[in-house]
Amino acid sequence: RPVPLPEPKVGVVVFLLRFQTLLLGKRRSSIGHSTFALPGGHLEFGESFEDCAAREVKEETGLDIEKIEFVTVTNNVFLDEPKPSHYVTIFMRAVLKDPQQVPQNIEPDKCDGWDWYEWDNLPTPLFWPLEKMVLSGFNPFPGV
Ligand code: 8DG
Ligand code: MG
Ligand code: MG
Repeated sequence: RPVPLPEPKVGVVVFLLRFQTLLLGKRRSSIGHSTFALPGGHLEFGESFEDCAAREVKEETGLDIEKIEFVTVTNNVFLDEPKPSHYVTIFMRAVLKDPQQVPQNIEPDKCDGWDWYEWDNLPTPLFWPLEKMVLSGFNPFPGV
C-alpha cells in the first residue's frame, strides 16, 4: 500500500525585538534539535498570523507583545530530519508591551531557555530556516 505523504504545515515565528537585540531559544524539539530559533508554532484553524504570533510567544515565554507585523514568508522542506516535514514559515516582527518584562522558559521540554542576542553576535548553530535568512543578508530590525 502506498505510504501517504505528510501535508505541508504553517508555522508562525516572531522576531521579537528589544532595543538592539532579539529573542532566541535553543530547541529541544525533534526538528532542529539543539539549534537556536525564534519563538513560534503552528497556525491554528481560523487564526490570524498576528493572533498566532501573540499566542505562541505568550505560551512559550510568558511575554506580551505588540506592534505585531508581517515580515516575510519562506518555504522549508525538512527531509533529513527524524520526521520528514514541510513548513511554510510566516515570519512576523513585534516588540514587548513592557520592555522590562523578562522571558520565562514555560515549555522546558521544547526549549533550553530564552535569551536576548545582538544581530551581529548571534549564537550558533541557528535553526536552518533562520540561518538561511541571515546568509541571504536579511535583517529584521526596522529601517535597515
Ligand atoms: P505548537 O504545538 O505550540 O503549535 O507548536 P510548536 O511546538 O511551538 O512548534 P515549533 O516547532 O516551535 O514551530 C513550528 C514550525 O515552524 C517548526 O517545526 C518549523 C517552523 N519554523 C521555522 N523556523 C522556525 C523558528 O525560527 N522557530 C520556530 N519555533 N519554528 C520555526 O521554519
Ligand atoms: Mg508552541
Ligand atoms: Mg514553538
